Amino acid sequence: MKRTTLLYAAFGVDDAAWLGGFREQAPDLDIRAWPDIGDPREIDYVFVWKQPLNLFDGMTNLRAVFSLGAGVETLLAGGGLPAGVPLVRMVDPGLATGMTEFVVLRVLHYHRNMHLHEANQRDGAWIQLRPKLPEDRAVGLLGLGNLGASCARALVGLGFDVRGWSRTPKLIGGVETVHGEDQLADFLCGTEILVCLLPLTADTDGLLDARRFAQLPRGAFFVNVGRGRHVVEEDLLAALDTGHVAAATLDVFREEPLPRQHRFWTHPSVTVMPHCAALTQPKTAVRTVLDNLRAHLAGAQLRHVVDVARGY
Ligand code: NDP
Ligand code: OXD
Repeated sequence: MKRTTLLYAAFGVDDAAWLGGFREQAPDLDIRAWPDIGDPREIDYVFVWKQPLNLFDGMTNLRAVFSLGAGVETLLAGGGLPAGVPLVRMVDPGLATGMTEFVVLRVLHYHRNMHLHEANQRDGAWIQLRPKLPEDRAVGLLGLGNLGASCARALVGLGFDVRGWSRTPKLIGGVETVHGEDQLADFLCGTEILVCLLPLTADTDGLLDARRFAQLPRGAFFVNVGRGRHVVEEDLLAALDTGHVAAATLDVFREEPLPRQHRFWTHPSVTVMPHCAALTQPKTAVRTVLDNLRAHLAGAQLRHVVDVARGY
């Protein structure tokens, strides 16, 4: 009898950890690695990241595609994904932990005035700054999904005044939640530290423009860990230049790697990070994928299937 076949087709990642992990944890599966796929009709499942366009050619019996990443806009946009084959995005505890650490780190950085203390040290200036109490600091999360909700819970645990914005209503203990475009302006008006954790979709592309930055209170901070295309970069730079946005931490960009001549690199109020807020961790994620795959083989519904029409 034919064994279930999983094709590994992830690019630009640590193959030893990922492919080695799959082979070690699933010796019962026929695990193939691109480009040695054999007969494409034999492929049941594919694990992908940054795949070549023709990857799925001839895979007429494909049962599901697993993405190494949480954001699937590239796969949906032009990945040649066969119609009707479920696409599963990455929902994994290791990823959520990494993102929560990063968001807490940057929120605390701004909340505790570290950007000012670092500048004062450069000037040799000894200046004590009393931070606000966390309960008096409004942190607003755009996106309350797997990652946004995890960050929200951690920030609530630290005592912050946490708000969140999503597409549909959400209930998260200690978080003031709003939803829909109608509520976005009010949400931004009350947000001192804005964190973007949205997926990139037709509705969220270019969402953060001059109008939206102007709705933040003067001196607000911005942390973008969603996607670069959520931001109109020139509008953010203008808001930073006037000080309306006091400082920004940017982990994602319209073009990655960020071109060497881009103004973000040298802007005094910008911290540039190389898209590493949360890197999917093979140690936990291989198990997550295999658990989902095995349950599917046993007849269960796949978990975390992307709604293609919605775009996330
Ligand atoms: P989820 O799909 O779990 O959550 C997405 C959230 O965004 C949901 O709360 C959803 O609302 C909300 N949302 C989507 N569209 C809209 C809209 N039009 N208006 C308002 N809210 C909207 O995603 P994850 O939390 O797993 O991941 C979020 C994103 O984080 C990824 O798509 C990726 O772009 C980014 N990411 C970045 C990484 C990095 O290292 N920088 C690493 C991993 C992910 P609702 O709940 O109502 O559906
Ligand atoms: C992801 C990412 O979407 O790494 O997982 O950005």
